Amino acid sequence: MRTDPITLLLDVPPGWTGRWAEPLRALLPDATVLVNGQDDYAPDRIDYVATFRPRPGFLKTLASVKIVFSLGAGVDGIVSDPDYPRHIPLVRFVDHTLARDLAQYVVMQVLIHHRAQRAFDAAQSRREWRQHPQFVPAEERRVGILGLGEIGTLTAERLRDLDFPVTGWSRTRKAVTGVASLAGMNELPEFLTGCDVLVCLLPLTNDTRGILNAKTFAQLPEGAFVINAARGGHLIEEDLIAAIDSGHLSGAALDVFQTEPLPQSSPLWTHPKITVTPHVAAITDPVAAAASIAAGIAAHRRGDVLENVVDLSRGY
Ligand code: NDP
Ligand code: OXD
Repeated sequence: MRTDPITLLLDVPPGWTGRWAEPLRALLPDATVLVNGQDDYAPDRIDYVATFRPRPGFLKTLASVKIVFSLGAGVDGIVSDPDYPRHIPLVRFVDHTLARDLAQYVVMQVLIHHRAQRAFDAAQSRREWRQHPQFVPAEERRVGILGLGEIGTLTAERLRDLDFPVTGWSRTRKAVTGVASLAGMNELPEFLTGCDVLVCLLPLTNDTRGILNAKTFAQLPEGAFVINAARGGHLIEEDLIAAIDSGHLSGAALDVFQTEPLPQSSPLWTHPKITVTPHVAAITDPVAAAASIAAGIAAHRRGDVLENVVDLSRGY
């Protein structure tokens, strides 16, 4: 076990500092925790760095860094840096609180769609008492989840427990009780034709960028609903609007966008069949993140195998 002093650099947007630094200092009492943009430091004296969307080229300047910790589950904002030092392990944030919160978001959007809640909201605004019948029972509303990883699997299980038939699509085949599994590009068409609700929980990589496009939407059944809680780069926004306006899709719930914050000029803000939330489906809990970083540093110092290391060749 190494006992030499360590320095951790926290690289978060200005204003977030206290929330993130305090739990790290509490859990790593022997470490020096510095904040980028606030504390002075020598770049070659940093042992570990915790970040989410670093400035391109920044990580390369930390010549002695031993592990890069991602403060989010998705690492696209880190691996997209062409200068990312590829010999340094990148550990991403994997935690039940994050999967639980994202699963809640998806379940909420599926239920709002399934129970036609927006129509009842509109009726309430008109003081109108109208009992829409529940046409489709849950057993007949098929939900398909793109990405059956840490978050997709828990989401699939929660929806399965509400009696929705659930199918997951991933790179490799999965065995999740009560959830059907399709895998790889060859099985994508079969997957899409069976989705009354399509949920995207994929990482953003070269293989998945733009996967929610006109061709994909055309393969969904008439009236399908789309939920994107992964990354804005998965969705061709114009194709979604066209598929909804043509009547082929019934609507969408979007948490992530090509440009964030979503520009004022975006037609998504006011589209009557689209729900917009500001990238809040699951927000990393700083205390859980600090615990995970402290555990990663301890494992590294013991010489143990690190968990949740990103495969840089796959990009997730
Ligand atoms: P994981 O890495 O655990 O899971 C990713 C899943 O996607 C795996 O099942 C993987 O397949 C599958 N996958 C990856 N590439 C492909 C491909 N080319 N074809 C088919 N399947 C593929 O990620 P998490 O579940 O932890 O997170 C998923 C994403 O959720 C994050 O990357 C992030 O973008 C997003 N997110 C969004 C948040 C929000 O607030 N909106 C919050 C947190 C995360 P296999 O298992 O076979 O490798
Ligand atoms: C994440 C996110 O990837 O917050 O964790 O989007």
